Amino acid sequence: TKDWNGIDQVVLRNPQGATAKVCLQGGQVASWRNEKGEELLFTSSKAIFKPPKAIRGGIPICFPQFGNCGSLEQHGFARNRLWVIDDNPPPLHPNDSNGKSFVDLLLKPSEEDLKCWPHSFELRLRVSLSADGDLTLISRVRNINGKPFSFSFAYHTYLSVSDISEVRIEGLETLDYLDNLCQRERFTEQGDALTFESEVDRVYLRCPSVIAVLDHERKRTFVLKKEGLSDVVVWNPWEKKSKSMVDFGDEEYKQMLCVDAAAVEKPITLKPGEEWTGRLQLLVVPSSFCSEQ
Ligand code: TA6
Repeated sequence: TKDWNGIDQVVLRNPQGATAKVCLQGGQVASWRNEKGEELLFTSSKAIFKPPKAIRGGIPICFPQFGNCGSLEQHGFARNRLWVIDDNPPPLHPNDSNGKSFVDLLLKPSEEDLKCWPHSFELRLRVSLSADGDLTLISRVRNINGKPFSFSFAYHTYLSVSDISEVRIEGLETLDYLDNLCQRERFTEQGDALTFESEVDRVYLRCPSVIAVLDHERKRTFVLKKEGLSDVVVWNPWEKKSKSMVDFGDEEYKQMLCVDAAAVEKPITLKPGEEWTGRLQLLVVPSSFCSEQ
């Protein structure tokens, strides 16, 4: 089912009682809970709910720019705009609707946006919750009728973890990455799973379509399946940077990890009439860990 939680949020619910909450502000997924009511996404206890600024947590949409590499505000303007419900979305594949609870949102450029980014686009986002509780986000950017334009994109996904020092990521081994902590210099990841002992802010390049984030303590693995998004951004601010963010608790870096399916290294270019689709499916699977010893 889909019902309203105030005028600005849509609640998706599946028959088992799993839920997802989607804000019209920013087109941002604010919550994703499993059938036991456990929250799977991180939101800071100090998050500032003050439109248009994005809430610190959930899944903000970074478009048409990622980070501050460009002339726009950090991560572009999409996450700071009010989206609308798209009540006549162009058809998607039946698999993207059958048996799912979903909502379609639409963002079009305002006059202000066209001043700073003069491209006629439509950004449609479908958020769906499957009968198994998987969360799927499908974004479609269309060049309506203007000149060709290029953009970057990321699903800025704040995963909730029990203890960052007990988390590892599988699927990024041996890949090249740009390190935001070293002027985006390019390095190569070594051969085993990624673990966390300090601040990490990297864009892994040309990643496989499936990435696993293992939370040892909760015996839970997040699985990210992506299409149309070649890169994966991994970010944990750690202690020092946490203290510098007003909308983030000093110790909260221990309970979160951003793993963003993204298109950053090679921006996407659309000619008039062309459309791009970026898809992210998030699943949680119980992971029976063999003991580390
Ligand atoms: O996730 C990568 C990153 O660009 C980090 O450098 C950090 O700035 C993070 O995004 C958060 O950005 P925000 O604008 O949401 O504070």
